[in-house]
Amino acid sequence: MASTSKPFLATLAGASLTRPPFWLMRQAGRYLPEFRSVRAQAGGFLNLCFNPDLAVEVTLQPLRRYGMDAAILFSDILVIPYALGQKLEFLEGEGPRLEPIRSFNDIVKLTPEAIHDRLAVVYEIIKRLTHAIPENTALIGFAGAPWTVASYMVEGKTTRDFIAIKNFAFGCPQEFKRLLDLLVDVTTSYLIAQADAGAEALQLFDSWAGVVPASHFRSWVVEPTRKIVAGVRKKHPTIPIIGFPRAAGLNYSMYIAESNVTAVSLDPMVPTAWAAANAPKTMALQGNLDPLALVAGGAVLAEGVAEIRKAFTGRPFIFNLGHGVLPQTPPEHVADLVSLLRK
Ligand code: 1CP
Repeated sequence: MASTSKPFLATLAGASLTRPPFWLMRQAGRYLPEFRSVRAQAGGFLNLCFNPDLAVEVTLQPLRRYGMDAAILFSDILVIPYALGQKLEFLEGEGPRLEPIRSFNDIVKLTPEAIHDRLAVVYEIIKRLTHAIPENTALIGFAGAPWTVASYMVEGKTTRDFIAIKNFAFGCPQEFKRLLDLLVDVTTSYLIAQADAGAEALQLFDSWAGVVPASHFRSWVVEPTRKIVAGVRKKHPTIPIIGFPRAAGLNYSMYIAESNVTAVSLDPMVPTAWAAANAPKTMALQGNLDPLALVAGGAVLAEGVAEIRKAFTGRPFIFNLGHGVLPQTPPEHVADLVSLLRK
């Protein structure tokens, strides 16, 4: 076990610290006025992701205010479809729009050979961040997991019902498998390149794992994740990988047992006592305050934090939200959270 002065990395390596390290998913974002001002200066979200000066700046903004134990690269999971040649834009107030993939032909038109050229700027941002972050802060790289990225590629936008992706997965299983396999390959290679550039830990976001039928959870969620983890470890045997199968419910159990991730991030619906009892004692867990408890603040926040800390006392644990910081979060509540965690 590599010794490290970074509490976040020590925890991922199995240490259980009395004051748990913390960071927040979507810690850079619209709840911060300084983020909104840089985003306006960039002229659009994708321009922000692909401008090294500005992407480094917004990555550092939450650290300056709150001193999180980890910085997360500022980017988005949808830069992978973009790098594969799919048209992508972010519409103000509406979210992402992609030209949807619906057939074998659409898949063969994708350009996996081009991704590193198109994503070179991401590696540049990581390199700069390794010099820019404080000494005891760790740097997290990330990607979307294949199921979640495929759902955006096929739906073309955020969806509530997942009709297009499920029609595709059930109706054209071979084509769907080919898309998942392609995403496994490019995501593996993308994460390896992030680690080469200096990312010290990696997180795989499977934000839509919760809509996968139980009968297909292994093949659509667990297996692609397991293959990515194995592929990344061939090149970076010790890099910690955090998996986040959001809203997976009872299927968290299979994910914990079979995906081989280093640590698992819990959404707010996972009972803390269940997770503490069922995840291996040496496996770090991360989570899982409801983002709306941070919006509420006050006693709701204090009680939520206390309950989570108590449940995970004595095991490797990283405090986080159970999903991303919401734009309506008062920045003072994040400061309150930090003082609760430092108590
Ligand atoms: O300013 C804006 O309007 C853009 C909002 C925004 C931000 C701040 C988007 C658009 N992406 C991001 C950054 C981002 N996205 C980060 C890095 C910042 C950080 O964590 O501090 C990360 C890790 C992501 C990951 C991401 N993007 C996920 C997985 C995590 C999750 O929230 O579930 C997903 C699903 C996306 C897709 C996405 N990006 C943006 C939007 C509006 C969406 C769609 C969300 C949805 O479908 O509900």
